Amino acid sequence: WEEVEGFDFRDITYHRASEVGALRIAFDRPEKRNAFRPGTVDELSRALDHAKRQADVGCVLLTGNGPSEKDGGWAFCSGGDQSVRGSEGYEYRGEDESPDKAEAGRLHILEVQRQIRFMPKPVVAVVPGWAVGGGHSLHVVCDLTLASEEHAKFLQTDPDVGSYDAGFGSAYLARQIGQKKAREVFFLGKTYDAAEAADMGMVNEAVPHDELEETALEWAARIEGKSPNAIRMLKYGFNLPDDGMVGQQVFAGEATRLGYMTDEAQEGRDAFLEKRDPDYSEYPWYY
Ligand code: 2NE
Repeated sequence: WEEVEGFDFRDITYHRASEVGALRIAFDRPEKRNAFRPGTVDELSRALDHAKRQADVGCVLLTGNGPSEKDGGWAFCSGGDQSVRGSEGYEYRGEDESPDKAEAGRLHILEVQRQIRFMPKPVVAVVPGWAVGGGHSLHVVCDLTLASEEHAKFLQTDPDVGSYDAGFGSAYLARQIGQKKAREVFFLGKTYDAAEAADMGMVNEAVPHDELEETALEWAARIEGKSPNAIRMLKYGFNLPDDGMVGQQVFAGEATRLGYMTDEAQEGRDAFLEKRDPDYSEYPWYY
């Protein structure tokens, strides 16, 4: 792994694989079970935006660094940092430390969820330990989840702390594991290990902890070997039924982009610029 240059992140690390077109974004607050504070989310958002724009990268790995030096515990992410939650007490807001009332308390982790959802390449949650609360919802919104057999644990504490991700974190989870199970996750707040989570259908595979990152890279290499257009169209196709008109808009935008690449569409553009009628006679009405 090589550190991606041009950033000065405090709460995350951002690396590029040396031999595979993959980026690794990791929460880096292991002593807090990788809870995110507002500044963490700002950094994550910047890294995801950068990752989106890397045309030679086919896969983004989202994970959590560890173990904690304090007690050896592993975490993917334990959700919103409860000590800086709400409209006051912004411990670290990122680039601008000054308090801004209009910004305080915004749930911009939901914007990050949308960045993952609409990322034009797969995002894989690589879960080395706890995935809890808003951290659980992040793994849910990722395209694939790979988990540590020994250390990964999945738990929803949202209702314990008066929070509720009533969007992707719950409704999309129900698409993955069914309504009864998703309601159990939120209403009963049980802890599931990686094998149970895989049986439920919210984890793709559980692997031994020391094979986690290697397997994640293997997955990234597999994805990278496939057609970028095909993977992107499939991702947006999978999203479409759950994303309503926005899903259609995203999918349709991709269809337009592909259409613009054809000679047929370029004839239309050229005819306009040359102030003549377009001649589409070369282009069949495909059946
Ligand atoms: C994650 C969990 C289950 C881990 O338990 P355990 O026993 O392994 O560790 P421990 O001792 O609880 O945690 C280690 C240290 O990390 C801090 C703890 O306070 C502790 O600190 P010290 O006592 O060593 O100083 N820590 C862990 N999670 C934290 C957090 N989220 N915020 C601040 N500090 C945290 C256990 O720690 C746990 O249940 N954590 C809380 C999980 C939680 O409720 N998260 C918020 C849900 S709401 C949310 O994420 C959200 C949303 O749903 C929608 C939008 C935005 C946010």
